[in-house]
Amino acid sequence: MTKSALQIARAAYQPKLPKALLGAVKVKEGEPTQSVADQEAIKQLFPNTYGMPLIQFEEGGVATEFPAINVGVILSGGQAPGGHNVISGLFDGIKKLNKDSKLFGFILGPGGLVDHNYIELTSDIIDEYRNTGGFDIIGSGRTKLEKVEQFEKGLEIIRELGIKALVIIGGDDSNTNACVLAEYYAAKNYGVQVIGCPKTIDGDLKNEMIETSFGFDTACKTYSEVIGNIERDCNSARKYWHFIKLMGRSASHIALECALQTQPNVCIVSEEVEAKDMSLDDVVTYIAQVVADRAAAGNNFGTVLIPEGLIEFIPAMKRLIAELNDFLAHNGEEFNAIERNKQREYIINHLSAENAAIYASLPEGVARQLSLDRDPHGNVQVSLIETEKLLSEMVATKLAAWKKEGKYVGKFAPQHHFFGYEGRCAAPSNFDADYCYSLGYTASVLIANGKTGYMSSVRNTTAPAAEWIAGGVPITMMMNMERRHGEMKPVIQKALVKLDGAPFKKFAANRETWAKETAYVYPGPIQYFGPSEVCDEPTKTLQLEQAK
Ligand code: FBP
Repeated sequence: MTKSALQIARAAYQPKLPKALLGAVKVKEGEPTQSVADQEAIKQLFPNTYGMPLIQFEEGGVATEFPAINVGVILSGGQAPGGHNVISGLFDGIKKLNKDSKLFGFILGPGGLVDHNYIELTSDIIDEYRNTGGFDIIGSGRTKLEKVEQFEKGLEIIRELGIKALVIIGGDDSNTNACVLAEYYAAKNYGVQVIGCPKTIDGDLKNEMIETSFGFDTACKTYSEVIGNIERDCNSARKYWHFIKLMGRSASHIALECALQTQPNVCIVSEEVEAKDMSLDDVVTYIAQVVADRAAAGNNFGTVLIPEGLIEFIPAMKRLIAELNDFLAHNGEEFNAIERNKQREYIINHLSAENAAIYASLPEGVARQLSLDRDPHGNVQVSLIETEKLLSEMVATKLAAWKKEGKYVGKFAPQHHFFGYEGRCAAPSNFDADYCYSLGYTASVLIANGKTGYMSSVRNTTAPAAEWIAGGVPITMMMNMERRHGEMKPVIQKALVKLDGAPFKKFAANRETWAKETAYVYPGPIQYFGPSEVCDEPTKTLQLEQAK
């Protein structure tokens, strides 16, 4: 395989580990835990894995001989930079326990476990993938592990390969699956441990014990580099308004982080739109006003950041989507059997009056996207909705009306971008390379200590890596009950942008200035070699959230 010069140099990078993990580890157990909400319901559903204590690893343990152990690993859901380092950290961790330990990777996500599709990950393979982006070492998939038949089918190959523990690297949905699987295997006394690792570029799998999900750092830095380049182009040509949609299915963490890094003229934060009960027209009016004010100052250019999940946060749209989700969950077959050109009418005829009216008012393309197949977890595939075009078209219409009324004088020429897939497989930043390696290594220590139903946790991440705190959090602690596919289900609570949190407050305090002035910041590409302040800086979000 031909490799780039950077790939070759990067292969030699030795990720940093928290110092507690360097030698023999002492295990400190905390108080019993509770789920974040719906305690009674979660306790009933997870009688074997509910209430377990928090775990912290400390220096000064006693070195003991550990028998060789076979471990399975699964990459689940969307790619996120650093996944290969979670696997290499896990590999090095189990090899350190005993050099004869083995790691098996299931191919193309949780489906690989059910279909018995796997490879043994030997040191030759692992070495090829250290510090690289992507999930291609074993591939990823979105199969939802939720049925007893799947758990039992998985057990067959687990037994055949002598696997004692399974590590599931995924986002909130996949870690919910990990928890359900851990509970099932514990209830059946099968002696198979299940450990989760927090992955997602979306940054919405976080809480007190999980400071950030891996991949968020690298993805945001990659997008911010390109946004900065666009801003500089925009400030050079001074003739375009750039509408940039950013990935992040639900929460606006990516858009907000990129705004903090690049200081655009507008950044919409979905959580604020919802909290202020804004309509689509309110959002459009806000953007159009910024455009008009800049035009009045002679600036017919600018940048607008739009979070991918916006549509679902506009309260009226949210009500529409909720009804559509329930309706399609129960009538999907009938709907799919209807001729394509009659589907819109069919939906309008079956929705409540309020939602039917909103659905009917949407441009054809957007309405169609809302009624397309959900992903296996029941989510609308928001990455397919062209919100950036929808908004710029509506802004253009509003500006044309204002022009007639004499309220706007200027030129409005939009350009559209969607950044998502460009960042998901970027070569991990030093932060993600170190963080992921530490998460994988921590998983091996949780396994060695017989834990199941835990997620690897590495905290204190704005300090140098040596001072990071490694341990485990019971996954049930992060759960609540939510409506999915028309039914109440236990799921890990998504962390949305907090409007009283430091990152949003910093943005809100500056956005008026950024709207009027051209105060762009150009972060440039991720640096892997050089001074620590250039190469190791965590995200602005993490720095602001963790500021003491
Ligand atoms: P995960 O939550 O699985 O990490 O995926 C995140 C994400 O990248 C979202 O930002 C995006 O909406 C979605 O995946 C796209 O999914 P797909 O890769 O199936 O197109």
